[in-house]
Formats: sequence, structure tokens, C-alpha cells
Amino acid sequence: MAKRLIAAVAALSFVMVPLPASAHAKLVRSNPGISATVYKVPTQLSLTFDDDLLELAGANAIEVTDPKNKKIQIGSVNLTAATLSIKLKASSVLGKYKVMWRALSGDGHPVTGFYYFYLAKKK
Ligand SMILES: [Cu+2]
Repeated sequence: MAKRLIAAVAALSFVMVPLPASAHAKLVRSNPGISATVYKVPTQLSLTFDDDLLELAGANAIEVTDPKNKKIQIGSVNLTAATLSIKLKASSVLGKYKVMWRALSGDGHPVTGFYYFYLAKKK
């Protein structure tokens, strides 16, 4: 009994050993950029990773909220190789927009992140 428990714990700790971080897809480019100031909310937002992502229903997602916390993305995310994109509604609310994303790495690991961009009035 105890022997079986030890074997189970050993097997579990083996599974939980983290793989090298380099194996996960990393966000390398985005439009709008991280902390960027824009004067018009683009019709489409895109995120490019350092490696191709996997296509799996619901695994890749982008949510964009305006300064009033209202979602402005339209439909679901589009995946092309290492780039995720999503259409955005027109928005003129000035201030901080939050971009939250979830992506499925080519190695099968989900990665998530968020960043902000800012809509300002052109002087
Ligand atoms: Cu990984």
C-alpha cells in the first residue's frame, strides 16, 4: 500500500517537472503595440508569437475592453501560423484599453498574457 503511494507520488512529481520555458510560444509583436498610444482604434488587432500556434477550438482567444470595461472584439480569433488576430468595433472612448490573450503553444502548452494600449486625441 505505502509502496504504491510512493510510486504514485513519484510519478506525479515527474509529470510536474516544468519543461524549459523556451519551449513555450512567446509574444514577440503586437498591433497596437504594448503600451502604445493610438489616435484611432484599429479595425483589427494582431498578436505575433515566436512560433506557430496550434489550432484547437477555444484554445486561442483575444478579448479587448475599452476604458469603460466594455468588450470591443468582434467574433472569434483568427489563427495564421504564428499570428492571432481579431476584428475590433469602432470605439472613441479615450483612455486605457486592455488586451487579454490566450494562445496554444506548438508544444501543447497554453500561454496567457495581457497588455494595455491607449487611445488619445490627436493634438
Ligand atoms: Cu511549453
